[in-house]
Order: sequence, then C-alpha cells, then structure tokens
Amino acid sequence: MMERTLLLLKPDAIQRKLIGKIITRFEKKGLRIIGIKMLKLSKENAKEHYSHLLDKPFYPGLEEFMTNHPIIAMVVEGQECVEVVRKMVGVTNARKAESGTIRGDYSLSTGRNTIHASDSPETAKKEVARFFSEDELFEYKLAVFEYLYAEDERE
Ligand code: IDP
Ligand code: MG
Repeated sequence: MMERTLLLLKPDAIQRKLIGKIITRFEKKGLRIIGIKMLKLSKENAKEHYSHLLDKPFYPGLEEFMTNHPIIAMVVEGQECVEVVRKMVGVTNARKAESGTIRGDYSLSTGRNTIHASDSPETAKKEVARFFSEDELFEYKLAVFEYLYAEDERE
C-alpha cells in the first residue's frame, strides 16, 4: 500500500549539520520526497502536534525547543512507508535506539533526538495535512520507479 508520512528535522539536526545525511538516508531507501520546506512551528501547532504529551513535565521545554528555532518538514511516499520510516528513525530514547537507525547513530538523547516521524497511517494523514497544503505536495514521476518496485508492488 502506497503511503505518505510526515518527517520533521528538529532544531538539533539543523544545528549539528545532520540534515543532508538524514535526507540522504530516505533518498537511498527509495522513498519519493514529495514535499519539503523550512518553517517555524507556532505554539498552537506545537500543542496540536504534541497533544498526547501536553500534561508531561517535559512538555514546556519541548514546546520551547520546537517553536523557538526553524525546523524542516518533509513528506515522503513509498510502500508501507509509515512503518518503514519509523524503523529507520528508531525508538524515542536515542540511547536505546538500535545502531543503524537515525536516532541510534546520531543522538544520545530523548529530548534532542534529531527527527520526528508519524507513528501510524492515521496519524500520518493528519500530520501531513497539518504541515502541507495539497499544492505544496508534488506527484512527479520517479524515473527509477520500475527499479524500486516489482510489478505486484506498484499500487
Ligand atoms: P516519538 O517522537 O518517538 O514519536 P513521542 O512519545 O511521540 O515519541 O514524543 C514526542 C517527542 O517528545 C519525542 O521525540 C521527544 O523529543 C519528546 N519526548 C518524549 N518523551 C520525552 C521525555 O521523557 N523527556 C524529554 N522529551 C521527551
Ligand atoms: Mg510521536
């Protein structure tokens, strides 16, 4: 099943000059980047995006970090890509994240874990719509498409 998922490259990734390396991983995996932009998250958007964490003691710090600096938002598309991308990202606490994952390779932290990725297909739909209007998403043909997927994997 072709899916889209939302990624946010967090302020720590930008400061640590990791964004090229991180984006390269998604390109090399074969995912199609269909939207990408730099933006500043508003406090309202942060509260919506992290609504499941509003009552946590670390929420004020999280909101401050994510809204006081620019971030990069991206949408990628591919077969079952929500799950694929979460595996590439690794678990929330980067000290526990497997080597070979983005968090496992680039971070030692939970609050500075370099990247956000949607956690389910339902969340992904909401998060893509929160950050991108349809005219910011591009349905171009990937020239290597037939080399990324076999005949029975293209829907
Ligand atoms: P996820 O990013 O792996 O989906 P969530 O539980 O959705 O994890 O939390 C969102 C973000 O909130 C995390 O990526 C992390 O930056 C921050 N966060 C989560 N738990 C903690 C914590 O215990 N301390 C500090 N920051 C946290
Ligand atoms: Mg999450």
